Amino acid sequence: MSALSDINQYLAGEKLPHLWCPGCGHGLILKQMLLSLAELKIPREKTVLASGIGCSGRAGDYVNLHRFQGTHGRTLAFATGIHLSNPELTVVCLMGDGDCGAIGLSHLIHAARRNISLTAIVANNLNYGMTGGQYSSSTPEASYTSTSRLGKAGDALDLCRLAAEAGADYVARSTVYHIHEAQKFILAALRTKGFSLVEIMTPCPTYYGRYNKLGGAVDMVDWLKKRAVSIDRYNGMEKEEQPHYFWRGVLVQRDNPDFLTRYHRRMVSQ
Ligand SMILES: Cc1ncc(C[n+]2csc(CCOP(=O)(O)OP(=O)(O)O)c2C)c(N)n1
Ligand code: SF4
Repeated sequence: MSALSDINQYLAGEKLPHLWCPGCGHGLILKQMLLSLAELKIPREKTVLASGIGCSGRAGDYVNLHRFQGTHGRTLAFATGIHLSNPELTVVCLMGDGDCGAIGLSHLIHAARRNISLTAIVANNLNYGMTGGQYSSSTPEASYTSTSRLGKAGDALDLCRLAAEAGADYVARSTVYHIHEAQKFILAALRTKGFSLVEIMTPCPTYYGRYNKLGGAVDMVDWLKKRAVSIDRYNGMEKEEQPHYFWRGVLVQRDNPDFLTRYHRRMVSQ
């Protein structure tokens, strides 16, 4: 793996220290993303970090890259425009589960369906951190949040399965506990020509952890370690058991033509 110093070129050091709460996983995800850019030697002038609104969206404040922060939920739509206007750029989208999987869900489906050449990283902390810990579409059933005081009713949405079904070329999930695995997945995503999604389960000790009495930051990371199981193990579980766990691993890896390739084919066939 690259030396930590390699990521300094991508960091806006003067903006540090960051604003995330102690024990929040967003900083680790940003670090692994920057390490992956360094590993692949992607020049900062050729990289755009598109982020959303939310605690995770603050990542854009700390990078010395081209950056774009759009309205809540629209990161993938803006990023699609950035990619199509200059396909030379590596466009990475860093979003929260609320941003990508609730208000912005239709953009995820269509970016995956069109297999747009973007790398999407979703920091899934199982709630809306920035606005006070409301439940999101990814919040597991029975979880306590500021908007589900009796426990959330209804299943959690599996963003990865949705993106894979819609047509994404690469889809994987890991956790901040399995941070080296997460980086491996980010590297594979960055190498993917079409649409890639890496979901990283991450602690929000301030809200999700507190509402669900999961303890402090270290306890939450330990909780993620215990709850994240291999895809095979997850698939072998009883239906009632599954909501208490998250699968982790690579869900799909394929090499279908991306949107621009298909677009250019249409042009030459006219
Ligand atoms: C159009 C619009 N609707 C709602 C909001 C309020 N809002 C800001 S951040 C956010 C949710 C953030 O949650 P998530 O994307 O999961 O990121 P996190 O803060 O947990 O990292 C919401 C609902 C907004 N800024 N804009
Ligand atoms: S509220 Fe949660 S997601 Fe936001 S910075 Fe704090 S720990 Fe992180």
